[in-house]
Amino acid sequence: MASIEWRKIPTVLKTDEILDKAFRKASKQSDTVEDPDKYHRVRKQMNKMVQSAASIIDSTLIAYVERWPSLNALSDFDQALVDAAVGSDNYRKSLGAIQWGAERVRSIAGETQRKILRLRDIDGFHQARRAAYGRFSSIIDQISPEIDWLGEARDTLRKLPSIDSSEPCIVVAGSPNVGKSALISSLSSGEPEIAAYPFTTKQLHLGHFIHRRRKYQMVDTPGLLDRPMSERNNIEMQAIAALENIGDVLLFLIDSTANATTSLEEQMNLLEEVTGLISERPIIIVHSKSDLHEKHSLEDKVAVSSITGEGIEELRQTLVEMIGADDISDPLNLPEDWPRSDLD
Ligand SMILES: Nc1nc2c(ncn2[C@@H]2O[C@H](COP(=O)(O)OP(=O)(O)O)[C@@H](O)[C@H]2O)c(=O)[nH]1
Ligand SMILES: [Mg+2]
Repeated sequence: MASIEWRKIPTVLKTDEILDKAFRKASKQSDTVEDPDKYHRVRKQMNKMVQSAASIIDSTLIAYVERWPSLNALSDFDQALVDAAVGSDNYRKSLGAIQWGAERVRSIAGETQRKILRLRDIDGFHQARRAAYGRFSSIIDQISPEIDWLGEARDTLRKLPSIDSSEPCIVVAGSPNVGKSALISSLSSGEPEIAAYPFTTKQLHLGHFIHRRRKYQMVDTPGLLDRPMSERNNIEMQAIAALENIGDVLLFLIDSTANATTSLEEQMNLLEEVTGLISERPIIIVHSKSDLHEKHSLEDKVAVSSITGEGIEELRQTLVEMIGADDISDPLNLPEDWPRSDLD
């Protein structure tokens, strides 16, 4: 599933802006009506105003419903992020109310058209137009909390990390200051993107590198997989569970230098907890800051330095092999016991 480009969600107009735009354009449209007979001209003009205003309101509202992703179409990770960020129920409810508003406006326009056809006097045409405008305004008023909600939700959602669940992803965990962000930068082609999880003030880095035309994404987990799970609230646990859906590999980074912010014992406890949580994924344990270690002290370990670049290319190779995304399987060479539909 491709990622949602949260940054591309369109702006949401304020409710009075929606009405202004619709009424302004509708007046212009009615100016184009030509008919030498006043009675027929006004009838056409009033109908044109109502139909044009309705169609602008309708298309503005429907564009929101369509440009905002349907929750069911999102990856589990994105669904969990939306839920944590703005609440899935509010999300569904708001889009539902906006859809309802669009439908109401369309049906009022239809009723008004039929009414204008039945009317026989110029005053009646004007009144029918005014009545329709009044009803449009009140529909928009009714859904204005939902429209405002959508505008605010957009600002939160725009900051979410966009992860493409059809491409490999490496989740980088470890205690604060072990060097997670620095490692992601070292492995990345280009500057990592900065994003935010909705439930921590910490920024996260989203990096990637390309290997044989595949995009290997790396995502940081500050505030999530960096301290004991007993300190977690529900939303954070939900996001942690979601990480399992995107990660092909969990990279657990350990700072075993003497000056590490978190004691080695606590880092090991965290490793155990994280391993328990993300049990389905292969884990690679990597020691950071090898430049600060005595030579040979990390001999049998995977060790890297984001400062000198030591071990970085070897680690990249190991990650690619662990993920095995570019293993090509020969379809003619399936295992003996492979189920074959043509033999059923
Ligand atoms: N000497 C050395 N310092 C590092 C290395 N990687 C990170 N650091 C330093 O460790 C501190 C924390 O790094 P950071 O990447 O922000 O850690 P994070 O909290 O796990 O993301 C920073 O001051 C980095 O400059 C490394 O490989 N060698
Ligand atoms: Mg960091």
